[in-house]
Amino acid sequence: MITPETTHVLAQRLDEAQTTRTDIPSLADTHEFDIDDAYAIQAALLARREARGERVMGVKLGFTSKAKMAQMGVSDVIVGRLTDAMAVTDGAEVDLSRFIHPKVEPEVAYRLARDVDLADPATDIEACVDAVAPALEIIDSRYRDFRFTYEDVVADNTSAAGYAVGPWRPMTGVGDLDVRLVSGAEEAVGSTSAILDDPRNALHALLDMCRRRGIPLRAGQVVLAGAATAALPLAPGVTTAHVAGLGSVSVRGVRA
Ligand code: 0L1
Ligand code: MG
Repeated sequence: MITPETTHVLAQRLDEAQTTRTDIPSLADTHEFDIDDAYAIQAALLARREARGERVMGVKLGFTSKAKMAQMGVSDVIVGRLTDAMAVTDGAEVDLSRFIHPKVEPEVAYRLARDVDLADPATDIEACVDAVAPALEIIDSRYRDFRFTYEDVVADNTSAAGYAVGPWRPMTGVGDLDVRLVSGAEEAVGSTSAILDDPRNALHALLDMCRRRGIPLRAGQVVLAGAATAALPLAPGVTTAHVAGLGSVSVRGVRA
């Protein structure tokens, strides 16, 4: 276990990497820390953002595909926080110079209609959700070449950097819907079933992780359930995710 002082030093290192758009080597190269330490670093990183006036808008899950879990040698999802500074309006421009080496993922977003009671073992998280939407997540690891350990990526707020949500529709099942992501000349196709077999399962995994990590889930927050395809580089120009039956969401990458 690392000390509170080291926790803050490592959070500062990640924070400065993000604010200066300068990648850094893996924290694990110089420090031994476990997954509990990693979530503590993430919390310290979030506290720095909040001290600058950012507001938490929701949460995101990562490692929700079997392929990614196997690649990282883990069986748990990871949770990160979304802030208002990361939000991009559907169809709006996003300045690519905000990022180090951004990638984009097509996702499913859920909206929480009420606070989720983490202490109540009978909590039905699906009943706390009132709407679902297609979404794009921009990930931008602060680590050089996206090379990180499991603990590193948790400390780095699971690479969270941006997100856009398409039109909301009333909560419905989205178990196995075709997904198409186009960014510049590249395309990825997949299915929402890549998200833990069914994105609803992501809600249950989220509840479990939030209980274990003490991460609150509040009314109005957005939940990004995980990627339906491999990430693509976020290209200049229009990037669109289309989820069959749910609709589309896009952003336009520009260099300001
Ligand atoms: O699924 C995700 O949102 C990605 C989590 C972090 C892993 C990565 O940066 O590739
Ligand atoms: Mg993601």
